Amino acid sequence: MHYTWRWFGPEDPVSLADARQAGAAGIVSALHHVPNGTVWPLEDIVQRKSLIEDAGLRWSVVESIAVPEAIKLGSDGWEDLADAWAQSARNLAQHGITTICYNFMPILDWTRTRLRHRLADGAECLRFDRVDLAAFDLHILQRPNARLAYGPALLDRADIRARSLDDTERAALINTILAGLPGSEESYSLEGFRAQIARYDGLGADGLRRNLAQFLARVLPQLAPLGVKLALHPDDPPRPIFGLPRVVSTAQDLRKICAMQDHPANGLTFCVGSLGVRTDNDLPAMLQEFGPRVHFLHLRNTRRDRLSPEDTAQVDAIAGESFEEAAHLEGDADMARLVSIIVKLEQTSGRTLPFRPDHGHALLSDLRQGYRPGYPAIGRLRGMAEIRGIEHALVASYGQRGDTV
Ligand code: DNO
Repeated sequence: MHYTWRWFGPEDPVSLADARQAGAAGIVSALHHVPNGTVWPLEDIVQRKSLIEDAGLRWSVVESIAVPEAIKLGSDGWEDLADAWAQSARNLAQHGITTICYNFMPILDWTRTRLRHRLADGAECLRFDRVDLAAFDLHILQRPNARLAYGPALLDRADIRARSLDDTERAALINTILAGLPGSEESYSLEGFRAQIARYDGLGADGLRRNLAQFLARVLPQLAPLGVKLALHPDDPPRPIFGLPRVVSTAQDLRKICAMQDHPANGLTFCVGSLGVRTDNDLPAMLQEFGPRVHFLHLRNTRRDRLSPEDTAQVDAIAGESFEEAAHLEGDADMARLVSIIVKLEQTSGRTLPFRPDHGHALLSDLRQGYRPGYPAIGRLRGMAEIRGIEHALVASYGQRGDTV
């Protein structure tokens, strides 16, 4: 396993030296200052790469080159934007950076409703609460027909929740959903968000899938010969929200995507935390099935709220389940089992897969010094150390050492 760490660039409060001390050998980074749809300049790539290398690390993965909305919508000009996207990837490949993570979620990247959810031990984590999401959708965004999307029990609770929000809580909820979490390349006003949603009217999952297929058909032939490996990140959360289609959520979705271009370069990011929110995603089976197409892993864990039987009956019709980010070995996903599958995959294929520890809990000095939501230094360091422990134990028990660092 290749141990990597997300670094948001020189502005990141967690430094490259911190990442190295935490035990990373590789860095996951992006040129967040380059506007979406613009080709990443070679000189900026060179500069970022040298910063990383001067710290004794390697720029292993790009996360992400953002996919402009016009590509997802298949609207006028999408071809030029896809070519610009491919050109950024070509510029990176010229400097030896060939693993590219991206996502195809309409408008929003990953979404949570609370950024600093306090846990019993005093640590903090991110939380996605379906009641808060519905309250926002119905009463703040006031999306047309939103009431049709939720079951009666959730509607009642969302109405009560919306009435109980004071101004500060209301502003925090808007900001959490629309301002964009770290790594999201866009943020929106309420008005802007409504307008963006309207652009997706009538597209549906089939339309979005068709646009993903045409994007891949355009960029893959330009990139595969250069050794570029695309790694599509799953939807987070893995279901439609705000009436927007999402097509990277289930095993069936991933099968369709792999078939769009039957080439190893058309690959996936296996994000345990995103896929793991759905009970119908059998993670070990999915990792086995899609292993040859997995070029990058996000190892983090989530814990779904335990539901009453009444809620369970409604869950699939509504906003899905509420969940929070768990410590890496403590959520619903069996991390040790997944790491054992990764180690086996590496042994049988001879590949070394990059992974990064993601999210986890904010702990100790994270709480005193502040952190980017989802990117605490100590919480990720703990997750990475725990995963390293599992890998070492497994490799020792197989009588072989893997390429750990
Ligand atoms: C959250 C991240 C996402 C991810 C993008 C990939 O922590 O996993 O922001 O980077 O969706 O394009």
